Amino acid sequence: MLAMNRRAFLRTSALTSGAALCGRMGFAQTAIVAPSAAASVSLRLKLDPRKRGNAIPADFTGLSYETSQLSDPEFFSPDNMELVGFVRRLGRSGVLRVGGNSSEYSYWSPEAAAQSDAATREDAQANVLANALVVDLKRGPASKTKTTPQAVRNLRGFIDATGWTLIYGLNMGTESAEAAAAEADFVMRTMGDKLIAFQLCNEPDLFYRNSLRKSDYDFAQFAQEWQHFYEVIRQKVPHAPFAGPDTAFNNEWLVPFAKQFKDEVAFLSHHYYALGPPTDPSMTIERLLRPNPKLVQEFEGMAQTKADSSLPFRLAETNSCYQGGKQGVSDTFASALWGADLMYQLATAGGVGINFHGGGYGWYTPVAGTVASGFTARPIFYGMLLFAEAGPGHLVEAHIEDQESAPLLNAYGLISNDAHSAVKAVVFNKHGDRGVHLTIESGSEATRARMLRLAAPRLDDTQDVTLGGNPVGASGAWDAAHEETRQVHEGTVAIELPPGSAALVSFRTGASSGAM
Ligand code: BDP
Repeated sequence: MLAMNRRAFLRTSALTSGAALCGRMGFAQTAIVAPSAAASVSLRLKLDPRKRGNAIPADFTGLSYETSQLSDPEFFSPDNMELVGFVRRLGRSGVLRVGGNSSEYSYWSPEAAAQSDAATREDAQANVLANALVVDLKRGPASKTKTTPQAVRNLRGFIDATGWTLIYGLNMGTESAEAAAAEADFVMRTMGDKLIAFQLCNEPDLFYRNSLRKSDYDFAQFAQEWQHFYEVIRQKVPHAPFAGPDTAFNNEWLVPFAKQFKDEVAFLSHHYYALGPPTDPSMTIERLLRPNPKLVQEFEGMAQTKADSSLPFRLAETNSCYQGGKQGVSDTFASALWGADLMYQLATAGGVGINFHGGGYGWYTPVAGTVASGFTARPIFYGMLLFAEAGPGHLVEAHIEDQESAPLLNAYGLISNDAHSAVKAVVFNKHGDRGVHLTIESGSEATRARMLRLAAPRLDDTQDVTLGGNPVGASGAWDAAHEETRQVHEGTVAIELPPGSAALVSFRTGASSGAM
């Protein structure tokens, strides 16, 4: 009952603010309307599997958590089978990144710390994002946390149980290089080759304004500090792998970093938040689903760094709206369409991976919950699940003809790495006010197609998201309930994409029996 009331409230408030904005700011808004009331347009998508684009590596997907999460060794632990289940559901391999603002307020504590009682731990974990935000909001020092050897050992167990690898954030903001080296030493010995990189700090391009450094802190000062930490850590841990600069937004730091440290890092890392701050009324679902000039800039920085350094680029922290997300936007079905589409946009632009930030009950977290209360999948998790179901492979050319009638329809073509070399189309209808009748030319000899739909009753729905007709259950359990199978004629299939929905269409050749 409570949940229903909250949902009804969310819908009403999202509608009200959207309508108000439409009038006041004159945006070309995508209205959030019920699918039945919507018009439909017809479009044609052409795939050309012979024209291959970038690879989507098997570990493209990822999650990002605050370092403060490590203050509870039972969170990232092989015993936390529930969370292990959710993570595994997102991919047999993937990357967990531990960092964020709280990495500058977390301290290596080699002596096993006294266990806090369960209630205190629960409280701290539920507030983990809120604590991290304190840095941004300049409300004073963020709460400090300890990382113990037990937490790191449990993290190793968690990583092994998931099959994923790890990016580990050290504290350059408020710690000495020697302290970071001591922590790095233990982490490296414990994690072995499961550790793909240390990050020395979080968003150093914001240090100048979040009281970690003076207001004149610039790239030159940062580069000097980075170099010093790198040398001290490498002296103690000769094979320690690194990534950086883990910048918030500033390509003016990313690009020179790539030039200067291309031999020191295994890959480049950068962050992206589509919206923010959440208090700004113009941060809406409509805005989230429109193309974002910030992202274009991000991709320009990435292209520049690739040209300068040939290093892979990972979006090591991202989500829909900074400062913990926005209720009614970050926790809605729209975030699932946004998130999955972002994964493909990034792969198209040449990125090698992504980490969606979350933890606790933050609005944007893919998995919500705590050890004591249990975990659930939030809408954005379903977007990541669609990506997982499409699987790794190579992007192939995908062209939508005469797209003017549905500019927010995005489509990607994929050829999988598996024995079938299946051609797939992943399509996102980010319009809330129009359905799309889509004819897909697969460019293959396919005779059948299987379709998985990502859907919810409305874009602002927070509860009723499904993939393949089913929700994600306990511990990430999921199976498609409806696998729509379609006959394909001359390599072509027609599908209906309701307003605010996505679909994965997998093409297959041969007889209609057998797995697809
Ligand atoms: C990022 C920080 C992360 C925050 C997030 C946010 O790295 O720690 O939680 O912003 O504001 O910039 O939501």
